[in-house]
Parts: sequence; C-alpha cells; structure tokens
Amino acid sequence: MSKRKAPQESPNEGITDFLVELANYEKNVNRAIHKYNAYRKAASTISKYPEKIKSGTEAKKLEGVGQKIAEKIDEFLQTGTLRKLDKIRNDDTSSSINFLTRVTGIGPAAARKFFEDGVKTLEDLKNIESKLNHHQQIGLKYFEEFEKRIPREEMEKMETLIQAELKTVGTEYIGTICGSYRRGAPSSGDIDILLTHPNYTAESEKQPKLLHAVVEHFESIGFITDTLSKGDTKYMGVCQLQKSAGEEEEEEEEAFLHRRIDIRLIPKDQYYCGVLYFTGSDIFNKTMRTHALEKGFTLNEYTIRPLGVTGMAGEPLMVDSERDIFEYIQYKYREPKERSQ
Ligand code: DCT
Ligand code: MG
Repeated sequence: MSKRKAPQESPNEGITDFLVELANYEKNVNRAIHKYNAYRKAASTISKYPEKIKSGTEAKKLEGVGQKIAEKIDEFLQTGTLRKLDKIRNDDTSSSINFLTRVTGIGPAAARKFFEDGVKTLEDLKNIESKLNHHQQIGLKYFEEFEKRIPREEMEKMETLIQAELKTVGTEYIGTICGSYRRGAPSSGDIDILLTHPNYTAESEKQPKLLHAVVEHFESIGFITDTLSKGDTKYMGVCQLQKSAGEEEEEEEEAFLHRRIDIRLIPKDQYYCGVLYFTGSDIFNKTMRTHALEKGFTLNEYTIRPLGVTGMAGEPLMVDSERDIFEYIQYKYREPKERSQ
C-alpha cells in the first residue's frame, strides 16, 4: 500500500487538496478511519466534476458531500483558507505525527508514541535509528526516494522485466501488476504484484516456496534490494531497476530510484477476487462491495459468497475472471481504467 496518493487534477484542485489533507489528518492523528473515508470519497467525486464549483450548495448535490463538507467548501471559496487546516498545520502534535507516518513502517500508533518520546523529525529518527525496527530503518534509509511517485514509463519497464523473469522461474506462473498502474494511472506510488500458479488452490497445502522462489530470483538479478517482511503468502520489499548497457552510456542519466514492491501469492481459485481488489481503487472497491451486498453477496479480496436469508455467507462461488464477479452481482463491467472511483 502506498502512502502518497497522486494529486487530483481538476478545476477544483484547491478543494480536493484540502479534503485530502483533512483525510490524512483524521487517519494519522485522530485514527478516525470513517472520517478519513468520508473526506476521500468527497475528494474523489469532486475531482471527477468537470465544472468549477461555486458554492457549498452546488457541491452538496454530489455523492458523498454532506452538510459539514459543504460548509468547509463555502469557507474555502469565500476566504481562500480553512481555519481548521491552519490550526492543524500550526499544531506541533498534528504536524509531527502526520510527518512521521510518511515513513513506511510507522503507522499512526507508532507515530504518536515516537512523538510522546520527543521524536518528531527525520533528524530525530536518525538519532534513534538503532531503536527502530527493520522495516522502519529501511523506511528511513529510502525516505526521500519512497516519497517520489513512479512514472508510468518506469512502471512499464518494470512490468516487462517482471513478466520475463517470472517465466524463467517457472513457465506456469501468472503475474499481474495491479494497483493504480493497472488502472492506467500516469504515476504509481508502489508496485503491487499478484502471483498465482495452477498447482496452488485454496484447498491445497500452503506453498510458500512458490513465492520465495520468485523473491530469491529477483534478489539474484539485483532487482530486489531490501526486504521489509517475508511471509508465506505476502512479501514486502524494495526494488530498483538497473540501467541497461545502452542507457549507461548516455551521460547525465540518473540511476533509477528505489521503489516499494509488494508481492502476494494467491490461490488460483481466489486469484480474480484478489486481482479485482488489488486493482482498486479503494473507493471503487467500497462501491462494488456495497452493490454486492444489495444483490445478496458478500465480496472480499478472497471470495464472493451468496448471503442466505439469515445473512449467513454460503460457499465461495466459482470465479474464473473479473467479469464473472461483475456478472454475479449484476454490475455493468468496468475496465480497470474506469475504476478510479
Ligand atoms: N486497497 C483497498 N483498500 C485500502 C487499501 C488498498 O481496497 N484501504 C486496494 C485498492 C488499491 C490496492 O489495494 C493497492 O493499494 P495502494 O497501492 O495503496 O493504491 P493504488 O491505487 O495502487 O495507489 P498508488 O498509486 O498510490 O500506489
Ligand atoms: Mg499502489
């Protein structure tokens, strides 16, 4: 999961920017995930609105924009600022905690704890480096690099490399780069790879080797540079593209940056629920899950199951493609590019 979302370009950028800032504040400082979701949802609908919003009343007609957000929009349009945001930005606790959560491995709870111990800045973190866990140490080491989003061109190069190398580990592997890249985004925060193999199903034994063989191969070719965590089905780490021979000769060509990479191994029968979920966006997933419930199904990153009259979930349904899932819940198919919200 990436920490820095791409800014939304729209005639209402000022509004969406302040909504995203408020969202992050609610998540990181207050740990109020529902408020975070509400601000994200409002920002997402507003970013799709083609006209310049002139009042809170106008905005309130859009899905996910309620009275309180409408009032903030009015204040912003009338005064050019928001008192609540000014206060947050000037508040030492909020700004420090918000900052600390930008380091991968530091969540809202750890950030608060660091703050209470007087650790507030990058310098402070460097001074207590040995007290950080391994994940946080890597987060600190690559802090500046992880802040930068990955241009689509670089994502395409990584996809070519990943698909080719995957086939050398085993011809039967199936790999998909999900996340914002699959939705066609011009830049991505990280690389989200979903792997499966026909030998591996929800019924069969766990097969961590299928995941570890890929990770070890990526390490051996110098693509994976650091590991954050390595479980049986989920790997989190760091990767970096190497300049090819031709590119090295071009002067002033800078090296590629270190990037966050997540690789998940998913049973074949759960693969398409996984691909759907990890393609996102998170907002689209929420909309789709709600729609599924309305049609009597429960949908998550693993399975889709019918709900009985008592509300109990039945056995997982057979899924062989993303389209199957849309069909079960009678939802018009949306290409990945159409799933931004
Ligand atoms: N996801 C979700 N709910 C969350 C977090 C993630 O449904 N709370 C899903 C949807 C997207 C996918 O996981 C990958 O997550 P991110 O990498 O955070 O999102 P992204 O859309 O790939 O955006 P980015 O370009 O910032 O990586
Ligand atoms: Mg991503």
